Amino acid sequence: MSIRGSISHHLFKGNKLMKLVLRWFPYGDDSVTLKQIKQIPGVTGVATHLTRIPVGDVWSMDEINLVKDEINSYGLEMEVIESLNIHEDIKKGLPSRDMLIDNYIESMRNLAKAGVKCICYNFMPVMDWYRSNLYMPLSDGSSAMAYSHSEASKLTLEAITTSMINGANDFSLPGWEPERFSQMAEDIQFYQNVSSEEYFKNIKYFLDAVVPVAEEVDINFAVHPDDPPFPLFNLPKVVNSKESIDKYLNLNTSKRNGLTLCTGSLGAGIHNDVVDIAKTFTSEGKVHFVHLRNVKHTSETDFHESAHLSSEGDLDMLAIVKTLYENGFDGYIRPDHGRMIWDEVGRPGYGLYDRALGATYINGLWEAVNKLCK
Ligand code: DNO
Repeated sequence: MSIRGSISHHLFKGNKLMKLVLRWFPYGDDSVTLKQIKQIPGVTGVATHLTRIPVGDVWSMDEINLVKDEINSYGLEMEVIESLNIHEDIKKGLPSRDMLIDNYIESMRNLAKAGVKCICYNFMPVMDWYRSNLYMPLSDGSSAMAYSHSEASKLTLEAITTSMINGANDFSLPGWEPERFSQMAEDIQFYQNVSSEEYFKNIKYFLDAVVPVAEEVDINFAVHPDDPPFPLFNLPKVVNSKESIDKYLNLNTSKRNGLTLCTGSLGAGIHNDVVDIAKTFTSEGKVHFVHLRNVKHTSETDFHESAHLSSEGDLDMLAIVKTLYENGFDGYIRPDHGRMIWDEVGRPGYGLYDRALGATYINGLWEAVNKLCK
């Protein structure tokens, strides 16, 4: 069936437009400049993070405006934050969580005042995303990040943190803030006695405190899926399938409590039908941010990241974009991890070239779907 024929017009909810952004790290901690980002066609802004503020501290107006002004001076917007990280004490449900949640809310209010519309965060305990190989060589001479569950399961925490730090090319790695390292072993131990139900209670406690504020200040809250979707060190997994996303979003049913649809994280789970997940949660108006990238499985639990193009990986990127479009998605999309190509040296996954190719591909898919649907 042609694309035009397969687009169900009755589902199309109007001329809403997505916005394309690129992830960018402030304070000179990025190999990619705002000037370069501005020159990628169609990119209107960046998703960023005040990396120098320790997790749990308030993001003051001064600190926010410093970064915002720099971004705006290149004609780019700062409407997306990735991430406003959640302190481990909130995840653990410790008494200090109330003070930390108050700080989080103050940061949200300040971000809203600065014009931020979407906050991406995750509720993964102890560790953020992880790859067992940050530079797997591909047959075309590029390299990509890869994950082998059998290899990762054999590693010690020390081996994991060391490989992530050493592979980062002297940049900070998102989600691997050095201040976390000394606590990690103890935290892993702590979670051995926390049931999944208790963990979900801690999530609900947090959401019930922050989501009403998100409603009040007009900010969308977008949880990032667990990446990869397989458990390490017996830590609870919370967002790694359609069912778990549904459970998470139903902890607080406000539309503000939404999802970052990360196609690569969810697509790494061979059990996940990413198009169906996109359809379900976009049609409920709960997808606020999309990370678009492709993955190629080498076994049920092992995969490597690939170029964005559908033919390079296991995901049908056109079908995903078409689903977003048909369901009136009007949030933010960013190309996700790219390969390292053309001898670029940068933060793994976050170089310029392959993400710019990804952005251009996403623009092409969106324009095609948009025009064929009219
Ligand atoms: C890795 C990223 C994650 C993501 C966080 C969101 O490259 O996808 O670090 O930003 O999980 O909180």
